[in-house]
Amino acid sequence: MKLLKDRIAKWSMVGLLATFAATSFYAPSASAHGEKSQAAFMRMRTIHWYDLNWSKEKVKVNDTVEITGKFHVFEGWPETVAEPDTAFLNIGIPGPVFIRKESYIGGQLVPRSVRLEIGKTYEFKVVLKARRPGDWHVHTMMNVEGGGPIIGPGKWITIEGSMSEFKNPVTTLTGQTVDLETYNEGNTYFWHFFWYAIGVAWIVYWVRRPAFLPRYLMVEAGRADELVSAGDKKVAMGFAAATILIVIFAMSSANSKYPITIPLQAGTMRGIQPIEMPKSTISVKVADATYRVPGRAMRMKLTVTNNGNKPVRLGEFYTASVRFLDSDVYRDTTGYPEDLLADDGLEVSDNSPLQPGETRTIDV
Ligand SMILES: [Cu+2]
Repeated sequence: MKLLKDRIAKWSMVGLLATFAATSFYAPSASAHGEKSQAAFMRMRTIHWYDLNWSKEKVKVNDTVEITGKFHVFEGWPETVAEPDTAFLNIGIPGPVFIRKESYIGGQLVPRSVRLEIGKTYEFKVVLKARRPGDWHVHTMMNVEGGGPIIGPGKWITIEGSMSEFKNPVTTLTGQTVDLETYNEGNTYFWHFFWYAIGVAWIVYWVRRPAFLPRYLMVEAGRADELVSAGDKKVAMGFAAATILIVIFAMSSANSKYPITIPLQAGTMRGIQPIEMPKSTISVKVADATYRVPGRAMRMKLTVTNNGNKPVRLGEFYTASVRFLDSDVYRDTTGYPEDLLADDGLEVSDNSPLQPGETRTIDV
């Protein structure tokens, strides 16, 4: 019996160690944040992000990173996603580890929602300022009202330094420069604490005396009037008057300290300029597209016609953030996220130059 117990103890220890070792070696880093759980066909058929560029991969607190690129709003927009009549160019990060200094679509600053047109291509730029140290997976994304978030490719960006160094100065039209990181914090604390204290004082005034049973019995006995003295009534009037006076006084002092204020600026921006895309000189017909289940590849049979005046080759196929390149034709130099870049993932049955006027059917 003793022997058996010892064995069990020994093997449980071994098991525990093995589990511990396995879990400490297996430390996956999440490289997608939300998009992998979305329907694949929606990821393929909504927004195509391309020509993306990240100005830096490593920054210090207070430094800026610029993300630029283009996005195409796909013609065959899904039925189950509302059309992007009210859309917002967002950034997917775990809280404000960066702050967004600026964002532009078609050269226009877009702090509010925009109307995008299906079938159009837009150029965008987002300027982020580093706030919290760490390794962050930064996505460009589009929030579509009635559709949810449409998440673009994410790239890891490292922030170094200390969050206490972070500053967010802004100069108002009244000529005052404030730091938005802390501006008005003390004032908010003061007023919430002040009114909370008054509420507590009001309750304490009454509960200094026995609160429940004696009062219950008095009310039951028909002597409820005796519970509130003339002094109590004066105190109640005092509280009522003081509350109203403090509100009025505080409001007028807020008005005199901040005489110029504006309402919250809101409203969807229309007339966002798309890029004038030159008409493509290559026409491609997809005869057939298949993939093996289970598998890692997708095949297409394409009939390509070159209507231009230069020979062409197929360099890249992009679908749902993943880029499949033919390394003989095209190499990425933008530092595209590694987990989404198949540098030699595109195989073409015949990728010799297609001469002007020529038509060829290829397997991709
Ligand atoms: Cu992510």
